Formats: sequence, structure tokens, C-alpha cells
Amino acid sequence: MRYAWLRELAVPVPETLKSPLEVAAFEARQAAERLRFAVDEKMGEGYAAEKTGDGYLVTGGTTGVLYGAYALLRALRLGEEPPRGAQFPRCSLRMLNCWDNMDGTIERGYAGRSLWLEGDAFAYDPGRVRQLGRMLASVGINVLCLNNVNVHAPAQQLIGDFLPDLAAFAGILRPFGVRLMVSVDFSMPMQCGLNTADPLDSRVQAWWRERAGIVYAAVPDLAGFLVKADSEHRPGPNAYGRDHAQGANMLARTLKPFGGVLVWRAFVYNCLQDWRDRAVDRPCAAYDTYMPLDGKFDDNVILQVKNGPYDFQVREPVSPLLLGLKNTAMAVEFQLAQEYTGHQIDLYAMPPLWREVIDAVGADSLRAMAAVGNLGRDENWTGHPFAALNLFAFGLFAWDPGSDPGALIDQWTRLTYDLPEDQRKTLAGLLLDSRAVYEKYTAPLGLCWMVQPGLHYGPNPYGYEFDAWGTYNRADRNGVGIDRTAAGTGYACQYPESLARLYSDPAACPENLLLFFHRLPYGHVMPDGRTLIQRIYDDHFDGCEQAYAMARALQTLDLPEPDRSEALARMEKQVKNAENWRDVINTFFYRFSGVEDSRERKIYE
Ligand code: GCW
Repeated sequence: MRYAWLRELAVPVPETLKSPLEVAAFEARQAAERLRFAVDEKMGEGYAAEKTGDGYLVTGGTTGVLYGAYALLRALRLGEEPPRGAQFPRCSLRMLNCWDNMDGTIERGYAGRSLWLEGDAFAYDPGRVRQLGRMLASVGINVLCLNNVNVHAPAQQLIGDFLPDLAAFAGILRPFGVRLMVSVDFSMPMQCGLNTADPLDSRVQAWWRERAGIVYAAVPDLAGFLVKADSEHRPGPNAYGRDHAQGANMLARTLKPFGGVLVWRAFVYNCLQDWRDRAVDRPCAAYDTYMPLDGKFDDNVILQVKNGPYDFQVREPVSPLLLGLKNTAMAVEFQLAQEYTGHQIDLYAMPPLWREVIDAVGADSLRAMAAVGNLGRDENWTGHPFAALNLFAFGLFAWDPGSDPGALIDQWTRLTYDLPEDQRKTLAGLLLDSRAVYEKYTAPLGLCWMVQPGLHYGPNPYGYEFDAWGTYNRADRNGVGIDRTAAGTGYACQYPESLARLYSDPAACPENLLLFFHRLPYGHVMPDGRTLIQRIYDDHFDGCEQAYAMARALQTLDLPEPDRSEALARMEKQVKNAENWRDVINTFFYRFSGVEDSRERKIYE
């Protein structure tokens, strides 16, 4: 039986496998490959593979042997040389954050209901959870945060009444080297009899210390807690006049004796903004909040920062916080769930985005990498069969942030489908270009947030314009965009000097961020000689044409069923979505500007 990334999951993993070594040996047997394993505990997650007479010897740490087995099986299946020399992951924590609720729904989930929660309880098929563990291990993901960062009742009880269930669930994933993490509610002491959650109150501290002890007695290898605090109505230390370092450190100290980490999200901003107040600019918020705290976090706190300053928009500049913090352990947070990027209906392969972010930030400044999960109970796990690429690639990218996006996409296509080489290349090309195409018909020139409010799929340029979330395009009859230079909101000044200069100059600013950083009149002449309004029209028309071309290319692929039908059905919706974006956005700007399309194409009035 040949090894393939997803097809092999059809073969169940027996529940008798109790350790990464046993899983590794099982996988080698499944793939009919002669692999021998030697555990050298010192190697931790690392491994080295060497050729022996008739097979390979994989030497690795306790989980390293498993990662080595998967790396080797991948290489053999791809007909490539196994990696040479000892291999170690670049990021020690490679985390999937799942926004699963106890009732079985998943916030921003596009692949069905939760794989482990339903009806305010744990509910799962153990065989499927083993497959999940295997899928994560096969790409090196080692932490699964199992519940939504918005902790809705009764999810607080994951570290209370549900502890026996949590322990059982952790036990299923343990042989795959996957440790659990739990999102906790900062105000939980108040649901348990205290009248405060003030992190400096000794009763609160004692409560959390005791709680951590109880939790670790049940799940000794829990990775730690994840916290969303003082953000979008979640409780936090600010209510007591305490800052986020005080809040995070208090929790971190309770986890420290057990080797746990406290992951604290940096996603804070005023979500009750007045749109008339031009002085407040949402992208400034995280930097303003956390830069003064740099160096004040305990060493087992990881500050988890979204890749951009807003919220996983199609195009954002890299978060200036990721560039600014020097004395704080950081994780970057990506979002595999395609909230703003097509709901796992439209194609949107993410490795090119990660490459850009890591090139800007530098992998050495990160302790961890996290991604919001895109999994659910759908038969194919990710809704769109190709969305699995993002999970696959994320794991390998977190292991080696030097990875090339094209190579990751190639690997996934080759492992997943047996297509003739020309067709496989077509598929890989579709995926590699998919982000640029999506960007073109939804958000060219750095315009973001023109989505349907709440849903975040499909166009609605006025949807968020006058609301409290702080997300505006400020389009009017004179122009569009926000001046974020020193003369405007000053956001650009949060970047290191050279980037601040680049972004502040409309002639130098990368075109794909132009309207993010600048407010420009419709007649502004772009470097290619076209006016801004003409570029807005052209980009939306071009993006839509590119979606048509993708649909035609997809038709030519002899994909196996049901993937072929599923991908085609979604592509039909994607094309409609692209047309909708083209027409709604072009009409919006036509009405404001009154400028005709120079190519006289149809713009609805
Ligand atoms: O913008 C928001 C999403 C929310 C999400 C939040 C976050 C989990 O729309 O659904 O809540 O980001 O990242 O906390």
C-alpha cells in the first residue's frame, strides 16, 4: 500500500498503538517499507535517517522517531532523497487552535461540526481521533488547542467537570506526539465563588494555582492554556486596572511547575469604536498595547500575534508588533479556516502568505507558530478537498519556516493525487496562484473589509463602514483609503524606519498595500499609467477572468471522485462569488467617482 497524505487515512490505526515508536513502526509496515528505529531520547523531536543494507535506520527522540518515519515515507513516496543529517524543528510549538464550541459548532468552521464536541459534551469516534492524531503527526503539528478562544459556557468546565473526558481525549492523541492545550476564561474564579478575577488578588492567584494542580493531575502533559482577554467582550485584567503582563504572568506562574506555557493573544482593539472618530485607528491597537510591555512577560508566556494588524484580511502588511518586540517570546498566528479568504469554497492556498510574513519577521524571532484550524466532521476533513493543503503545509512550514511555498504545494499534490504530470502541474499552478486571484477580485490595492458583515463571504462595501468594529475604507466621491502616514493616523510609524519610509511614500508603497496606507483620489495615476479608478475596475475584471480560467483548468483534471465533483461544485460558487465582487465593488466606485470604465465594460448602475 503506497503512502499518500490523505488516502492512507482510510486505513485505520489500531487502538493498541501506545507510543510514537509503535505508530512509526505501524506506518512503516503499512507502507511496506523496511524501516528500523532507534530511540535516542536526547534528540527530542529530532531525527536522523540513514540508509542501511535493505532499508533505513531512523534514529530519533521519543517523538522524533515518528517524525522521522513520516519524513522518510514522504520522501520515498515522492522518489526524493531522505533528508540528510539530523533534523530538528525550528519552532518547538507547532500549534493548531481549534475554535470548537461545546455545542458542536465551530466558530468560523467551514468543514462541518466539531470532531470532538457535541451537545455540551465530548462526543467523538475514537478511530477518527486517532486518524486526526496521525494526520497532525505526519506533518509535525504537536499541540492541539481543542476549544474556542471565545470560551462559552460550559467550556470553562474543560478544566473542571470535564477533566476526566479531557484526560481520555489527551490519551488518544498522546501516541501521536500531540499534546492538548485549553482555552480558558480569565474570569473563571468568579464563576467559582470569588467576587473578583483580579490577577493581583492573592485569592485569585491561589484559586488558579490550585486549579492548575488539579488540571495537571488529570493531564500531566497538557501543553498549557490559551487566553483571549480584554478583546471582543472577553474578560481580562484591564477590568481591574491591571495590564496584560500582570494578567498573563499570574496564569503562567501557576503552569510553570508543570512545564506548561501560557499563550496570550495580542488580538486587542476597541470594538466599540465611533466611526466619526478619525483619531482612533484599529491597526494601531496591538502595538500600542504590547510594546510598552516588552520584556515584562515571564519566560513561559508566549504572546500570540496575528500575522497582520487587523484580522486575517486577504492582504495586510505584517504586524508591526512582530517586528517591534525584542524581549518577548512570540508566536505568529495564521488562520487556516478561510474566514475572509473564501470559506473553503474559493481556492486560497496559504503558503505564499506565510513565506511573506516569515521573510519579514525572521523565523528566529519566533518561539512558536499557531494556526486556526480548518477541520471539521466532513468526510474529507476540510470541506474543500484542496483545503487540506493548508493544514499539510502549515505543519511542515512550522517545522521548517525556510520552506518554499511552491515546493510544499508540489509535495501535497503529489502525495494526495495520482495525476499525470501535466495535470498535476496544472493543479499545483492553480493552487500557487489562488491567493493572488482571490485577492484580485476581492481586495486589490490593499482594500480590505468590504465583506458581508458577520458572514465574511461575499462583497458588501458599506457593510462595516459605519459600525463599531473600526474597519473602514472611507470611500466617498473624492477618493478612498485611509492615510496611515505620520500626517494621518501614524500607524506607518510603528514600523522600523526603512519600512515606515517605504509605506509612507505612495510612490514607493507596494501596490498591494497602497490603499491600506494612503487615501488617494480616483484620478491618482498609478506607476503603470492607469488611474486608480481604472485599476480598481481592471483588477476586478481581471480577477474574475482569472477565476474563469481556473474553472476551465480544473475541468481538465482527472481527479478521483468525490474530490472532482466537490472541487467543481465549489468552483462554480467561486466563479459566482468573483462575478459578484466584480459587479458590486465596481458599481460602488462608479457611483462615487462617476468615472466611466475606459474599456466600456458593463458596470451595473
Ligand atoms: O475577527 C474575529 C473573528 C472571530 C474570532 C476573532 C478572534 C474567535 O471574526 O470569529 O473569534 O477574530 O480571533 O478572536
